[in-house]
Order: sequence, then C-alpha cells, then structure tokens
Amino acid sequence: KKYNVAIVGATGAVGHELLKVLAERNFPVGELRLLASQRSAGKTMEYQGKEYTIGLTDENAFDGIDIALFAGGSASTEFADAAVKAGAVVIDNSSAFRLDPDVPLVVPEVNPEDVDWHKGIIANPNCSTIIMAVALKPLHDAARIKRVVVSTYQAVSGAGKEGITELTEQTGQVLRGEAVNPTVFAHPIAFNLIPHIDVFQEGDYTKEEWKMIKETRKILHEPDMAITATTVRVPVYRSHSESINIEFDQKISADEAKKVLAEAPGVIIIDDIQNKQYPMPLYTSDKDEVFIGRIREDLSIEKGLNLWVVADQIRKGAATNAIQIAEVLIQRNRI
Ligand code: 11C
Repeated sequence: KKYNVAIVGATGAVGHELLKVLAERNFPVGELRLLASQRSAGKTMEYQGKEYTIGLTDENAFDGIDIALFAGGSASTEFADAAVKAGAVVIDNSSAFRLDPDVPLVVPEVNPEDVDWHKGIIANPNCSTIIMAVALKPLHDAARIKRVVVSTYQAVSGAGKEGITELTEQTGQVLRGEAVNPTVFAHPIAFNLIPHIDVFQEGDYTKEEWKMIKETRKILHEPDMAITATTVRVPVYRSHSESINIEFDQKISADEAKKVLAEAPGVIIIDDIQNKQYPMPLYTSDKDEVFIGRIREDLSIEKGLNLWVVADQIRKGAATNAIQIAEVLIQRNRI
C-alpha cells in the first residue's frame, strides 16, 4: 500500500531533510505534495528525479492526504487541524502540541506504543530531547533513573539554514578583522558559546531547557523524574552534543551500561579511549543513530554515570524521527 504524503514547510532545513529521508528509506509514497508559505510557493524541488512545484499551505491543501509531515513553525497551529479534518494523520515537528495530554509525543525507540492513542496529531519532540531520550530509556529500564543533569552543545543549524549562514559569514568577518552583526543569535556565534537557546521562562531557565525537562518526562512516562538542563549554542554546523550525568536507584557499572547501550535500538557506541575514539559532531552528521561515548561511572556518587551523546539533530532530532513515527503508524495499523 502507498500513502499520500504532504510536507508542510518543505523548503526549510527540516523540510529538505524530510524529503531526503523519505527517499532513502524507500517510504511508500503515493502522491507527494510539497507545501510552504507564500514566500516559497511556486518554486520547485526535486524528489527521486522528479520536479515538484511547491504549493501554498492553506485549509484546502490537504484533500486526499494520508500523512501530513509538518516541518515546524507557525504553520502547525494554523493548519494542523485542517489537515486532520481532511483525514490526514499529522506528524508535527513544532512545539505547539507536544505537551497536550491528547497528543502522543513519540520517539520510536522509546515509546512507539503511544502512537496507538493518537487522535489525528502525533508530536515529534524537540531535537535535543529526542537525542537524550534514546540514550536514557535503556538505562532507565536497567537501573531506574533518579536524576539527570544535562548540558548541551547545540549546532547552529538547530536555528535553521539562517543559523548556518550566520556562522559562516561571522567566521569570515572575524578572520578578516571586520565587525560582526548578529541577527539569528543574540550574540556573535563565531568563536563563541551562547548559553541561551530560545526565550527565557520560569525559574530563569530557557524554553529549550524546559523542553528537555517536560518532554523527556512525557516520553518516558515519568512525570516526576528529576531533570535539570543547561542548553548552549556552539559554533558547530550540525549535530547536537550532550553531556549527561545520571543518578540511578540501582547500581549500574560502566561495563553494564555499555552492554545495555550496545543492545539499545538506534544507538551506536563509540568508546575506545586508548585510540581516542568518542563521538564528535563533525562525524555524526548525516547519520540517523545516536552516538554514545565516554561512558564512565560518576565517582562522586554511589550510583551514577556520565555519558557523552551526539546525534544529527536535523536527522534523528527531526526528520528521521518523524518518518520513523510514520513507519510505526503503518506497522501498528494506526493509519
Ligand atoms: C535548536 N532545539 O537547536 C532547537 C530547535 O522545538 O523543535 C528545535 C526547536 C523545536 O535551536
């Protein structure tokens, strides 16, 4: 069976990646409809050697569509309901519905069964949340997590194509001794780190930090799990990195953790310190897995681990996860 697929926001960084991943995974696409805002409607994009003209996203754009992949942004609040009314299942990469109790928030390696209770919309979590959840779930099953302390090192492409352009331009400007003019980020990002992603909210945490806390609790079905986060933008093009400290209820050694993670779905361990092997964003990009290394016991507490986790946030953190959700929907007969 084939499915008619719409991509809303096809021209952005996530939209491009959605198209790439659909093709790579040989997703059973029937009709493909590429949609965007007025600014991009009428332009063309290619999929499997065929040219597609981008249509305008509006209420009537979803007739006959089975799966509507929303790349993110304000289109979701504006048009997700219209897509559902037209009979499509929406897989939404924006933050609009993630914490809605009527909307499943799904990472297929972690909580695939949550797609079963969807009412038309399934939310794709925030990129840094997805990456962390894939690493936490197998360890939580093995030794019950008590508390998580995470610090992120997030690539500029998390802010879209404009983030990449800003880093490139500023790097050139700094090297030529010219002044830089930040527009995407609050401060210069070239040769700098910015401990501020998205807006500041309750308790002086950023929205990105709250996403990591609240979304992880929902995905793991642990509404009270103690999680604290510091999210930082770094001058890296692609792949988010995370330093994760975990305290457990039960003792788990580094060796046991390595065994558990080696068998976990969607995880690749790179942890060979003798040969200086550990995950790095330069080498994890354009890949679908979550890479974990520097797996070691936290010697300051009795039952703790430290991990270094890296993954391509546009792939596993967005496009790949969304398409995996569509695959799970098909496997579980929920479409
Ligand atoms: C970033 N995590 O790296 C953000 C981008 O909630 O899907 C993704 C925003 C979201 O800037």
